Amino acid sequence: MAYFPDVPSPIPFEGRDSKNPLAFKWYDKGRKVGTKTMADHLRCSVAYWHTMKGSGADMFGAPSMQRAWSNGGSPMDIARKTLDATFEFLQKLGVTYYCFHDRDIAPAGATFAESCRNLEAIAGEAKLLQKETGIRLLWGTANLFGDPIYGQGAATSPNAAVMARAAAQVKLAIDVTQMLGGENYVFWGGREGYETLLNTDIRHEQDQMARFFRMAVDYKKQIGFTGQFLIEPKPAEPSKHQYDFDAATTLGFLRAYGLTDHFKLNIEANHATLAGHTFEHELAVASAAGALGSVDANRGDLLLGWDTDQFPTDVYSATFAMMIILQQGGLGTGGLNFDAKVRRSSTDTLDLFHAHIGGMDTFARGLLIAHEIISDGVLAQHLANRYASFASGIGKDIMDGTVGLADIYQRERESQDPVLTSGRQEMLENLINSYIR
Ligand code: XUL
Ligand code: CO
Repeated sequence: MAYFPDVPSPIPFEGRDSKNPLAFKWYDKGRKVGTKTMADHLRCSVAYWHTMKGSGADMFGAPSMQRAWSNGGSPMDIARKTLDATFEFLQKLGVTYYCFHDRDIAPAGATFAESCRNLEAIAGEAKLLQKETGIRLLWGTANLFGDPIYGQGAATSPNAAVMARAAAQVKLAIDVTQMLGGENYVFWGGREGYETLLNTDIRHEQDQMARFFRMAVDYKKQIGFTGQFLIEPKPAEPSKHQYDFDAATTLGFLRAYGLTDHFKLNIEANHATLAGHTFEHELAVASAAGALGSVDANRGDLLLGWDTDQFPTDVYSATFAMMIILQQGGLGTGGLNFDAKVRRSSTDTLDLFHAHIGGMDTFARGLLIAHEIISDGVLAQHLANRYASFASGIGKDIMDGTVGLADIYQRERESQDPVLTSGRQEMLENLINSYIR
């Protein structure tokens, strides 16, 4: 059955002057940008949970969207229809990758054993569809936040039986990800945090989390899973305070427990803003540590203090993001996963296409601009000049570690005051704007 009969397959690229809402204006998948195609730079991915399972329900109202694949039959029938609709959607959009939580693709059963069987059965069918269509899995993950047993944490639950259940669930989610050729596996710990310190031993919970990650690392090795492990930082929601608060906190945690070699970060734009950072700050912190693995491409709303998960539309922000990604030589096995949902009032299936077309065009445009800025080398020249004083003299001695405070004091005592150089921020901002045209 065709779930999206009015949509061309695939959505065409028509260029910036096109007024066709079902066409790309900037995303031209085969277009070479530098040495790689746009598709290879961006590695766009669809989020199963929002796009296929999102219903428009919110805290104040019932589902607003009727999806042909979400009704009729048993939970497993619905799961199969949803899988079919997903592959039709991906092919029509012309995107190679998708991402899922275990509970997105297969329903929970009456027992854990039944949940496992459901997942194994649907994953087997997903494998066949992947083979038929060439669609690939960017990453898999386990939903360790929806089931009420995880209400006080999964890996960091005060109840060891709950932690064990979470570990078992992750084991199977990694197996399924490996079986489907998943290129990464994500850990997002929405419940790994606390509500009140009155009942929380932070040190104990962080030790638990580290053990959990260590067991996953050991298991990965045991089964020969070659995908990249990713941690997705978020400051809060649903927990009041989450342990993976932001990139810097997560990197500090990994360093403290000797886990840095085994994980990279999956940076989400809206999580960055909730942590009080810009998206580019989080990308830059992760990248500077050699740990920027993948991106959840979305945006928040500056007037709202929660995770609105909107589709990205800001070309300036996408340009910044793509500059950081290009400068580190790409995302490797990662990609741009649109962890974003259409608004509650966008009730048609067509809106799912408009949303993704907009997100992909935004990043395609950001890619083109970022590539041009980098190729011209003007920013890089400014950056090199700004730190040039460390290439020789006292700067070099300091960085080489050949001088200490006493030596510096000896030299400085009789020296002239440093000559200040302008940071030229406004000029550089104007320069960036001159490329956005
Ligand atoms: C929640 C969130 C998750 C992760 C995967 O804010 O971003 O959907 O991306 O668990
Ligand atoms: Co996310």
